[in-house]
Amino acid sequence: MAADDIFCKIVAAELPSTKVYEDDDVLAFRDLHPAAPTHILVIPKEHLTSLWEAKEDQAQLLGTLMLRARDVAREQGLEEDGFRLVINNGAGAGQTVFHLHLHIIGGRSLAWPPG
Ligand code: IU
Repeated sequence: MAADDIFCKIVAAELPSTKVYEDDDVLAFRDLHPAAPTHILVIPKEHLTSLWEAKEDQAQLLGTLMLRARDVAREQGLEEDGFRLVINNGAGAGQTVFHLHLHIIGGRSLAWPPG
């Protein structure tokens, strides 16, 4: 756990969140400032600052995050219209919380390319 990391504090239940999925490795919770009707963050419970820091031996964890995001999206009823999975990797790409997270965004039409 990284002491100054808000998402580590959410994992540790030191801060509240609206959880939609949890297992030993993964937590999914609603984004506090939703950018779409469905906006959920899927995170590894272990601290990982961003994709830049991911190691080869974390490949299984990274795959698991994607599969659980897919499962959460399906459970949220996004299968018919689809959803977008976003990782903002690095401050220049819009990352503001430095604990790896996948944004599940859906429930409205989504433009491409993103801004
Ligand atoms: P980003 O990819 O690092 O920019 O995304 C961070 C997201 O975390 C962003 O959508 C925030 O609204 C969201 N968030 C949150 O859900 N709860 C918090 O306490 C904080 C940020 I700080």
